[in-house]
Amino acid sequence: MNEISSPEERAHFATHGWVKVDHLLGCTVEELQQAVDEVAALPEGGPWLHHRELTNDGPKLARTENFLPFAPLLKHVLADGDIARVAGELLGEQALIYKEKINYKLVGGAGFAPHQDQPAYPFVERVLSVMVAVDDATVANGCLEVVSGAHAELLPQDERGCIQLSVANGLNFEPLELRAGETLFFSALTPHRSGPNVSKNDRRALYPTYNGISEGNLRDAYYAAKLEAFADPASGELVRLSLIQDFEGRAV
Ligand SMILES: O=C(O)CCC(=O)C(=O)O
Repeated sequence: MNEISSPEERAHFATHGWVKVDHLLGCTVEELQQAVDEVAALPEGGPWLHHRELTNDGPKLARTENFLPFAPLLKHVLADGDIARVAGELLGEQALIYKEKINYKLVGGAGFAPHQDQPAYPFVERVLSVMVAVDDATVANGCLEVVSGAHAELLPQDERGCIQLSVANGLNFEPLELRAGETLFFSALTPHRSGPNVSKNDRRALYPTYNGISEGNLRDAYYAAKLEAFADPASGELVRLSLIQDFEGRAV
């Protein structure tokens, strides 16, 4: 089968630890946004996991996970289409969905501390992180900031599972703005962070994570582990969204 990504795109990913690719959705941006609105409107208490944060305008949705079985268009876009095929080209084998999330970052939503994704992903050796921009992601609304060429190893972590502040302060984070509908593929070891949304517009993004088929279908095991970890309600000032504490949002 023909490859979708170009040799230049794959070389960029290998060297820099990230690459942007456009025209992979297989649907319009408006259809993608509509499908995300439908997930956001799912009631509390389903198998999907809604997480909220406290903003200066009150509580707002920060993240939904485990929604693909209830969102046919998003399943098509993330699991069955060209995004999964490019993920497979970058992993070097067929890519399976390991987990999926929507980060809403609505107006006033918080950012994420410098981290690498790998420590948040149990049971798996090699994973690929992906961001699909649902709205334009800009510096003002808290786009991702990445460190290029720093994806060879896990950096020293703090007690939250984020990159130790003294190490993070020496890294060169560069903003990566995306247009709605664009896809960013980045290594699970690529250091990244993001700022709060201080603009007047919401900045929603889909984040599917993939593993290679040789490690098996791990999605059910991931969500079982997450539910178990979250069964013990964490107390504290910050909202817990992930198996690491990278989110800077305030608890509702
Ligand atoms: O959505 C963002 O601004 C950053 C997300 C992120 O780094 C994460 O969810 O691990």
